[in-house]
Amino acid sequence: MNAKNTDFGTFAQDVMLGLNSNPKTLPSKYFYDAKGDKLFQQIMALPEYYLTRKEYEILEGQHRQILAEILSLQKPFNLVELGAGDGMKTKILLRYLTDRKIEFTYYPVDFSGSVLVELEESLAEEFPTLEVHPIQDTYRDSLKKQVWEDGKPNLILFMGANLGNFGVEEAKNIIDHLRVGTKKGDLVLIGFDLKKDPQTILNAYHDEQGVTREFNLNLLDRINRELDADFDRDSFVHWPIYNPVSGECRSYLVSQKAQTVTIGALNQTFYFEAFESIFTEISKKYSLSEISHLAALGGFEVMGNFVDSEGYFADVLWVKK
Ligand code: AVI
Repeated sequence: MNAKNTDFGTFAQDVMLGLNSNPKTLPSKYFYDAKGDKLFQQIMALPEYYLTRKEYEILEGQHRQILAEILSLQKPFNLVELGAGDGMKTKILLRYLTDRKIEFTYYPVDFSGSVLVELEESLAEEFPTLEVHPIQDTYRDSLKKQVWEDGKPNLILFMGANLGNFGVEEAKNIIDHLRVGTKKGDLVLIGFDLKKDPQTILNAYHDEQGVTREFNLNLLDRINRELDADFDRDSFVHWPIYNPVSGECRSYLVSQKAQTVTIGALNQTFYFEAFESIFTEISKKYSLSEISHLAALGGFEVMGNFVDSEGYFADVLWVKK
């Protein structure tokens, strides 16, 4: 998930749209420039940010069961990964498959060209015989184009709770793209952060070291850098809130004073009242029954819910009916 190579026009347009909305908002996909990528790597190692460790635990402990379905077909297949990132968790699956000389082709999809280049380099070193076809694209567009489709069975990975960064309607829309972008019998493995003690969730987005705060504020730095703006980052406070009913953890940047910000590239000034906020990210948490409901909506059948030892995170395996 990365917007580094997003063209200037789209970024400027999205910022203009978001800051002219009421309440103000900015899309979280713009967190991920070079600095944001690094901050996200740090977030994944934070003691409070359990998501990555829990999903790693699932893949390490249950990869055989997760892969059993696709391997039972005893046919060469495509392993497609939406939002491949650094591939750290995927490498558990790649190791298992390559060690057994299973015939498959890996298609990592990511919006960031530099993330894909780094991934390709590390894969070439660790898995020299692996056939890799990186695709630089968005989730939705890649599912529309399906450049991997060659009649072989597909296992589509959509891990890391990335679906949680979309609101409910958008998440349904992505599931619909998955429905259209797969054929009968194709498998989908999706990572969901589960509803749990609200304090545990809130802490994951409000870490003591302040890395998530920096990650959120980097959005303002990025607008300053790329769109010639004059946000005073120190006058904005990082404010995550978790709603245990909706399962939505929402992050905001709250202006601590009345102020005006100029964005040169837009030739516009934006007025902030004291304590006015910018909504920057949603990280939705699901229950297993909500997840099954999503599967049914998309025309998928649940083959298995793979959950960590504390019941914090789930990788769910669906098959297209
Ligand atoms: C990428 N995504 C699943 C992360 C999340 O948990 O929503 C992004 C993140 N935002 C703040 N911390 C991590």
